Amino acid sequence: LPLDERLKRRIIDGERGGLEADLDEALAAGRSALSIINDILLDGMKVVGELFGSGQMQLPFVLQSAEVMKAAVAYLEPHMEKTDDGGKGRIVLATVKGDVHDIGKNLVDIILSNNGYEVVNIGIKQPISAIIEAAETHNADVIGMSGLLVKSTVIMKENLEEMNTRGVAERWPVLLGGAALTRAYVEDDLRALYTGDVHYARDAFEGLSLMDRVMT
Ligand code: B1M
Repeated sequence: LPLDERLKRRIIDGERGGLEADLDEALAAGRSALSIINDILLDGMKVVGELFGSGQMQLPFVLQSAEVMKAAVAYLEPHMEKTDDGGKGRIVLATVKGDVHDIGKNLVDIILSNNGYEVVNIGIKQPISAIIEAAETHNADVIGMSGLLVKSTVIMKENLEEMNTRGVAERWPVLLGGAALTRAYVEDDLRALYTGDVHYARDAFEGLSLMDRVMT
């Protein structure tokens, strides 16, 4: 198989052996770490999602694919271009209550960290009280929430309502992302109820450009 196809298959098959050698080969061929992630590996994860969604792949295998994806991203991270030092602003990042999906959130962390932001990544299954507490403690400029389940889109709505109730909405612009969200849901429905700023990021790069916009 050609290298791109081989790497993609590794994600789909959850095959970790020889992963580093293939990644090295892609880097040596002049591919950037980000292009390997975006153009090859994420394509593989997409197939995994389709196979799982259609009942052709069982959960333990999805987990294996996720592990290979994470290992690949960790291996590639040192090869990413880093601009500056975290002085552009601070964001608290979490996957919302009841949701364990963190590959996307961690990609957002890497992209923001490598582009001048300080990221306080508090992990998965975080209730809004913990997110607000971390934002207080770390004096965050922005709160970022990720969630992939349809259920998580409802949790995000409840979280924004809770922030309104606590009177902290004006303090923190919120960045939302994750596969089950739509731009319309965030920009029409959620924006109508949240008294602060709320933005939808389709991917980590839109997350970065939104951070740049919010912080200027
Ligand atoms: Co799950 N899972 N999963 N899963 N899983 C999905 C989300 C699903 C769509 C699969 C499917 O059915 N086709 C489906 C949800 C269906 C729904 O809600 N209607 C699903 C399900 C059902 C489940 C379980 C309920 C299965 C079960 O137990 N029966 C269970 C949930 C457990 C829970 O959360 N309570 C579950 C578990 C798992 C694993 C643990 C096996 C594993 C996660 C491992 C991990 O993350 N550590 C897993 C995986 C891997 C997936 C799929 C296949 C891939 C997700 C992924 O990592 N994508 C997924 C299928 C899919 O998404 N279509 C699926 C790659 C990642 C880079 O994309 O996270 O979308 P994503 O991030 C993108 C953008 O969304 C954006 O940037 C990233 C790209 O640059 N982004 C942000 C994300 N967050 C952002 C935040 C931002 C900005 C941008 O700012 C704050």
